[in-house]
Order: sequence, then C-alpha cells, then structure tokens
Amino acid sequence: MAALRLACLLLLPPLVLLRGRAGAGPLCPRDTPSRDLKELGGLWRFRADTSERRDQGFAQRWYRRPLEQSGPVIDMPVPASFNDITQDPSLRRFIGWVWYEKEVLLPKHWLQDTFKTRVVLRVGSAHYYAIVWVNGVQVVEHEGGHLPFEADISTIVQASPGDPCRITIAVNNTLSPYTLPPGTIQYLKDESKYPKGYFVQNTKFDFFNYAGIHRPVVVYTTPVAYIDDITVTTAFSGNIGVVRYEVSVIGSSQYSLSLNLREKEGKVVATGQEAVGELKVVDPKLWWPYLMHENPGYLYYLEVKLSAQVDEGLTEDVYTVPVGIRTVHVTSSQFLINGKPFYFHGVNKHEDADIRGKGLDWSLIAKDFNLLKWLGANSFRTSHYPYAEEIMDLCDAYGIVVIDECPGVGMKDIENFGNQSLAHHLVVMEELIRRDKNRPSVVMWSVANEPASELPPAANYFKTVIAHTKAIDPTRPVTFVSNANYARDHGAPYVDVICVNSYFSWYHDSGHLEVIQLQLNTQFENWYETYHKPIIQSEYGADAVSGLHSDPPLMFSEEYQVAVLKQYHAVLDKKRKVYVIGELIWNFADFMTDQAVTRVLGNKKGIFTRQRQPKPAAFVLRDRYWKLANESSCLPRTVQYYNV
Ligand code: BDP
Repeated sequence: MAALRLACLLLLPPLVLLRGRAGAGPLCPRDTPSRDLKELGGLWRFRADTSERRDQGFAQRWYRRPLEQSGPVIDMPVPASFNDITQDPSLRRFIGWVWYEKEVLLPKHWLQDTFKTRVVLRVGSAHYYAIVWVNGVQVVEHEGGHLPFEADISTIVQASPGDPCRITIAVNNTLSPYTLPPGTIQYLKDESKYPKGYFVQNTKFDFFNYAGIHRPVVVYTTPVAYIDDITVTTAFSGNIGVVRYEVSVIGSSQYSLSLNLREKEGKVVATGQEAVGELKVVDPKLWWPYLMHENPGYLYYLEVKLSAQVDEGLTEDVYTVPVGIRTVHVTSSQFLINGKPFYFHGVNKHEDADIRGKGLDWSLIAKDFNLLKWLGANSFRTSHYPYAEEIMDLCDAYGIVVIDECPGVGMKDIENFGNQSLAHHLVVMEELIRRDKNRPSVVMWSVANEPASELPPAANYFKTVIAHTKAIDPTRPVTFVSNANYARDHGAPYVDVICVNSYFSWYHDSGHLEVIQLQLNTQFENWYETYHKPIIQSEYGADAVSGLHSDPPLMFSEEYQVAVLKQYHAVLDKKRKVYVIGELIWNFADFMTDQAVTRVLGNKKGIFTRQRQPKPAAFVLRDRYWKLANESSCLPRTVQYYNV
C-alpha cells in the first residue's frame, strides 16, 4: 500500500488541469508549402526535483519563472535520456520529476498573422508522464513514453509576439502497476540498512529504464483550417491497385480538396476531390519487403491540398503522405504479403546506445539500417515499445517489415490486468495506431511481450485489447508475444499469429545444447496442434561477452552463442516448410539493463556489441538470412549477396 501511495505521489502532481489534446495530431509534422517546422533540439536547462516527495517543483511552481531562478540547473541534451549524461550516479538512477526548459524565438510571421496561422508544440516522446507549460501556462499533459503528444499554443505565443517563448516540460519516470510498462515503488524502511525515505523502482522487464525527452521537440504551423488526418488503406486486384483514403479537416466546413497520387518521380497517376474516396492505379508498383523484390519499399506519394473558407478569406493547406500499395493476409500456416508467402528473417531491437540511452540519434539509426541490410534481415519487431517515427519512415522506404509492439512489457502481476491498466492499454493502442496506421512496413500489431498470460484475468484482458485493436484497424493481424505454456496461455486464442519466445539451454537446462532440438520441436508441435495458426519464433538466443572464447562451447562465450543459433536453425529449417513463418534473433545488439548478477554491463545477447561491432554469430546469421532470401525470391544476381 505504501508503495502504491508513493507511486501515485510521484506520478501525479498537485492540481493538474488537463488542457489541450493529450494525444498527438495524427500527422507527423513536416515542412510543406503551407507549414513550417522548427526543431528545438540541443541543450535545454534541466533540474531534477530531489526533494523527498519530489513535489517541490509543483509547490514552488517552477514553470512560472525561468528554471534557473528556482535553483541550480545544468545543460541537458534533447533528444537524449538524462541518465548517462553526467557523472552523478544519483541522476543515473533518479526516480521522480525532472524539469526541462528552453526559450525559443519564433518567426514573426507565425505570430502576427494571428488569424491564419496555428502554432503547435509537439513532443516526439517523453518518459513517461509529461506536463508542458508555455510561458507558465499549462498546455498539455500526457501519460506514457514512446508516443508523441502535442498542444495548440497559438493563443499563448501570439499574445506576446517578439518575446522569447519559454517551454517548460516536467517529466516523471515513475512506473506504477497501472502504467505501460508497469512497475512498483518499494520503500525500504529498515533504517539499519537504508537511509530514511529510501525507495527503489522495481520493474519486471529486461532493459534499463532510461528516461527524459527521447525524441525531437518541434514547433510547427498549420493554417487555421487544416488537414487534421489522412487515413490510407490499400489493395490490388489484377493489374489495378486501389488506394482508399479518408481526409479529415478541422477549422472550416466550407472547403474543397484536391488529391494527387504521384509516383516517386512525380508523375500523377490518380486524382481525387472527395474527403473519402478510392484512387485506382493501373499496373501499380507494389510495396515489397527488402530482398523479396529487386525494388523494395516502393512508395507513392499522396498529396492532399485543402482550400478552405475562413472568416478572413481563403486559406490553403498541403500535406503529403507516403503510400505503399500492399496487402497482408494470414492463413493457418502462412503470412502473405501481396499474396506471396513471407518468411520473417529478422531481429528484435532496442532503442539503446552509449551515452544517449534511448535518445534519437541519426548516426545510430543510419548505422543500424546498414547493419540490417548487411545481415540480410527483412524484418524486426519493435521490442518492447514503439520506435521513433524517423526509424519507421526508413522501414517504409527500405522495405523492412515491422511487427509494431506497444509498451506492454513486464506485465507479470495480477494487478497489471485490472480495469485501470486495461483502459490505459486501449488508449495506448489507439495512439500507436493513429501514429503508424498508414505505414506499409507495419504488417502486424503486437499488444504485449511475455505477459503473465496464464493468469485467468489475462483472458478477458487480451480478448478486449485485441478486439479493440482490430476494431480500430481491421487491415492488420494482431498478436502478442508469449513465453507461457501453450496449454495455459489465456491470450493465445485471440491472436492471428502465435509468437513464441524460448531460451532452451540458457535459462533452462543451462549449458545443455544437446536438448535444444528436442525441446524446440516439442514447443512448435504443441502450439501448432493446439491452435493451427502460423508461428513465429519471436525470440531465441544466448549471451556472449564479446572476446570470450571457449571450445567446446561454454555459456557466455562467442562460440556458445553460435552453437545455440545453429541448434535452433536445424529445427527452424524443418518447421519453416510447414507452419513456422519467421525467426527473430534476440537481440540485434547488446543493450543496457538494470544491474543484476545475471547481467554483465547489460544484456549480451546481441549479435552486435552495443557499439555495433559484429560477434561471430552475426556472420552465421548473415549467411543464413541471405540463403533464406535467395531461396524464397527471384532476386537478380546483382542483389543476391550484399556487397560491402
Ligand atoms: C525475454 C524478454 C527480453 C529479454 C530476454 C533475455 O522478452 O526482454 O531481454 O528474454 O532474457 O524473456 O535476454
């Protein structure tokens, strides 16, 4: 109970008023002929509220004046996690409210043209609970990391044109049993062992709980009458591609639309005028996964032009969404993309790197995509939370297939399956789908990773979350990733694809490579016999500390990691001929975790180190993935082995 009280105290500020929309506008901010964009990356002023109850910032209203007037501030990069930036161990493990602040001068024409410009502040993601003020006025609050949120700040910034606008963001990383991911706060009261008031945050997931402002903060403009959302779904029949669309407009009821669907090179292939319609493309270039076609990730561009009547006259807005024409279907033993069987040969990742933690970093993003291509990986799962939009854009463009996972990870206690958690989980799925619904790369939603799905309440919980997800997006299959016993998993009846994790010869029968094939075979047979649904081996692997060697292979050596992979591959090679539709290695790269006796500066199951250098397992997987790609595709010889 005490733990819960503290969790609530840390999470909820006194007197929070909800203003503005808690979610983000569905359209990712872009520069267009009618919209401007200003990125607020760089160094922000930063202060952690170290008061015992973490409530000093609210009691003293730090948002009312420049943050440095409240006490000592430091420089903090945005985007980045704050944990690894300083030499201060207490900041690395800090739980509670931290405060960020930046002053920004906005262009004059955004502020003076008050009737025609709407100014919006958008945060790509902040972990986990955020409240935002502009010039001391609260504009939005948002629960949950990994997803964007925004607020219309026009009236505030336009009230004092010429003055810098002060943006204050308070972020709280406390996790409670009802957040996603969940966690608990534990007070340790034995004063012979712990200082007074000592508490820790406990979680049941296996990655370091990085916090801060992880993705870009931007200010952007739209006209006052604007394109609020565009939803696109695609199909094809014979040589006709179909792009169904729906445009929603805010700010005027008197408007006209003009839509142009363009090829990559700019040629218009279809046009429309209605808010809801269907565009037909003759001989469409389909969106294909990487290595399934010589021209993967083909995108059309749907340019939407709005001409709207507002009080002051006519205003125009333009927004363009990339469109990949493709279909996804699941049978009892196959995953079909554009009607052809697709085999996931890919990875699980993390947003994780030295120093920046989970902060967006273009160099890392570019390197990771180059490594994926080198590896011959055609897919990844966004384990265990939604990744940055910048990453997802590249998946669309490169043809990397994505299983898009929400932050339902570490749900191990019965409390995580109550109504409060469920209500929040539904909102998170809505926000995720609103953000990623138009992406051709996203072929399936994953609503959780390794929840305690044997618990009886998991039945109704997953039935509801999956039904809700399908109701919002009827075009994509839904799964969650299980490590439960096939006979006792209460969520599996509701999924379209069985995703199963196993660590034979690692967490069980440690060191016994000889049992892997038997156990893996049994695992697959049990699941398939029970459900007759296609199966993805959604995690498997072993830790290898880079540079540790042992022959015969012993645990934690590079040789052991390779040996585990080879044992798994022997069984996968049989089962992929029948109902196994994919294999995703755990993990793409080593990543930071909480400190524990089982973790050596983090989880070492990466086939690349945290610095993205290959371990021998990477070469084994590379050979395998390119072979799989060549088997299942008709790639021209030039693409058949990635030439570095
Ligand atoms: C699985 C989890 C993943 C862990 C992995 C491991 O889904 O988050 O990091 O095991 O233990 O159970 O390495």
